[in-house]
Amino acid sequence: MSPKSPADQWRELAERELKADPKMLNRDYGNIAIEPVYLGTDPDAEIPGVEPFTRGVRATMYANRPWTIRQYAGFSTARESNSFYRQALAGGQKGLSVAFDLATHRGYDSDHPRVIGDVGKAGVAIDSVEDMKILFDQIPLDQMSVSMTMNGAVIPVLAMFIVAAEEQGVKPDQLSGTIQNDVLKEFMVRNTYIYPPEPSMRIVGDIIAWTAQHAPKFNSVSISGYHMHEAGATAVQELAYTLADGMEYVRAAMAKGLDIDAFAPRLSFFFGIGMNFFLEVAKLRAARQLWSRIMTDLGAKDPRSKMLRTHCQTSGVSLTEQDPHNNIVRTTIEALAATLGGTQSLHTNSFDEAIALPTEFSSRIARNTQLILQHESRITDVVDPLGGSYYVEALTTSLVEQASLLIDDAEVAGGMTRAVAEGTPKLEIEKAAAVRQARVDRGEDVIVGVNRYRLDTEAPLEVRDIDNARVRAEQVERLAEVRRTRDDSAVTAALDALREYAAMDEGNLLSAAVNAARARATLGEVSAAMEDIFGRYTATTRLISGVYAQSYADDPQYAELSRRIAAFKADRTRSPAIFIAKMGQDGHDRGAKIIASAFADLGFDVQIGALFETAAEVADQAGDLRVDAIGVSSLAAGHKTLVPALIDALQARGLGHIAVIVGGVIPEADYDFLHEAGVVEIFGPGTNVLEAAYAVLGQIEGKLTN
Ligand code: DCA
Repeated sequence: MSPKSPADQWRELAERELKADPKMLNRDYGNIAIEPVYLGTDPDAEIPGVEPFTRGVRATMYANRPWTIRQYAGFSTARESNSFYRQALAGGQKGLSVAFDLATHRGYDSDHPRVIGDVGKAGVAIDSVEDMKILFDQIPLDQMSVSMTMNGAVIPVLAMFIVAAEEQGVKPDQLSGTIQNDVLKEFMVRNTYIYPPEPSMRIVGDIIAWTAQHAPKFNSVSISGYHMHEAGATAVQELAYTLADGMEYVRAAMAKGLDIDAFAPRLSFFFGIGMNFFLEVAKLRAARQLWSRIMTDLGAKDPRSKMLRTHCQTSGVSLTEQDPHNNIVRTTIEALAATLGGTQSLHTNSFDEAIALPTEFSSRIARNTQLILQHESRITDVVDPLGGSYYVEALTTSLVEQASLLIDDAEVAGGMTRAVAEGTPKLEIEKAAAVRQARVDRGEDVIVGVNRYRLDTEAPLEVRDIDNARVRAEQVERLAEVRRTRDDSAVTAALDALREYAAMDEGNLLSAAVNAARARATLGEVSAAMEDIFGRYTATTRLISGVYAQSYADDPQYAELSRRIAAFKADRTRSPAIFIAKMGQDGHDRGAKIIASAFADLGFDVQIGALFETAAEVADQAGDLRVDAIGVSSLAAGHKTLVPALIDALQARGLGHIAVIVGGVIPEADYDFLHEAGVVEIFGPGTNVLEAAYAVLGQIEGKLTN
């Protein structure tokens, strides 16, 4: 008997997926007949839905079911986020994706003194099961797939979600959705870890084990390259480090005695999609091909274990503060790349996200971008329409080759847990980010409206502002109510049991936390119980050097600025000194690192503080270091609370002469407020680093001569 032709193989698979609805097989554009898939003439050509899945994980892909429109959102209180979700679902969104505030991420209740500026700002504040129940009020959790971006405080958050569902009458095996639970990349780029790498890996393993047993429809990890992409990683780095992280999770779960095919079908992925259109399409194809091979090598037999299913998000760093409506175009191009690359689920950014949290209006445009692609563009008619493109196939092959080399390096170095503890991938990504920034600053990479075609004046944009003090007060009140009405002895017993599991390295931490959540232990209490045993991780900050200087080797402006700094040094027998600070629970440090390394290359004396500091801690260090300026980097909307607190703390210590500069995501509407508070310079996204250095030097010289 002759082997089946690719077309017959595909049709057999497709009919199984289609079940009763074969209409996708008969499409036409008037007199032009449309095949559901184009397979070429090579009998060995790849088929969508067949290993290694380069052409997609399903034979029928979007022709049968389009990707899930899953917008990442959350802010303020659970009540306000719930009403936002319900409105978005009514407007055509298909799945939920919860953004938690930074206090929740880092395992603190809203009344903790370290999170004063963070509560409800960059996501929704969740302190207990009561908040979680409000978040999903009137959203049936047996029908809605819910993704939760949570890594640090993943145990209490998932436990509270499970209990909130239980109290809706929904059992764990009815839950569908995804928990991010990808801690390795937190140590590399995102920084919302709590515990050190080793116990953090145990948590990942416990969650994979618990969901495999109790919640088989729930995706236990979302292995994320997105944050590497946003931190400046190249496509090869994003691919390689993400897949290498995935291998580490597979091994952690297997070390618990689980059969690979019992959990691997529920591992999922998450990639960032930037503006290099064809490269991004190829990146998703290469990711699927590589993962299928990796899983085969690790012993997977079930084809579902080898399918790389992914969510994608358009790139936040590609958005500009300048001429922001251009961001709608950028996001559309990126969304097209994600979908032509074969994503399962997609978030499209709102055009104002380089400035503030999205408004109702900008969120609607972002959602409609996907609806228009699904309903109007006809890109869903044909499966993998770019398969067979000479260019895309060549890019895919190159990415597979290059990423394989980097994965092999990580393996030789002892795997990703060790590599992240040593900090090598982080430094490599920071180097790539500095190279990219220098290219933008020098105009080699054009960004319309920023380094070319810039407007003389910009119309102000209406932005969403969260009244952090009000949200915090509401949360503190509800926390007090929870603590007043619960059975304290049940809480203590549940937390003791959790501590014991953590200490013995036995028992499942998630199952112990579910009991604690039922008893109304708070998020902070559950986190703290584990912290008692595991400790809290503090990262060491390392700076790259020389990348900026090298990129500017022949630049007259750079040379002029270096000369001025040398003259400053000759006059005063010291360099101009700046302290780069990150306050609150905002762990985005790409901008801070770029500024720090570029300024150091220029000749500034640069000290970079630890992450997650309070205003008082920053003021103390700046005083001890006798710096001329403090550069505050703020990307999580805490600036209106934390910057005035810093200026007060400096005044109180007699350090009012130190110039305070703020950079990051700062809405223009807040500039006056910050200037009135005493800030001397504000640098938004898209600031040229050299121009910033000129301005800072000018401020320092001005302060010293006055
Ligand atoms: N034919 C038949 N069935 C299909 C087809 C098709 N062409 N396409 C999808 N389906 C099925 C899937 O198999 C799945 O059913 P299953 O769970 O029983 O296997 C169902 O339809 C849902 O589709 P899926 O592609 O899994 O899409 P999502 O549920 O949206 O999951 C995924 C996407 C990436 C796996 C998930 O991890 C996710 O939603 N991640 C989001 C992460 C996130 O939001 N992060 C925020 C930053």
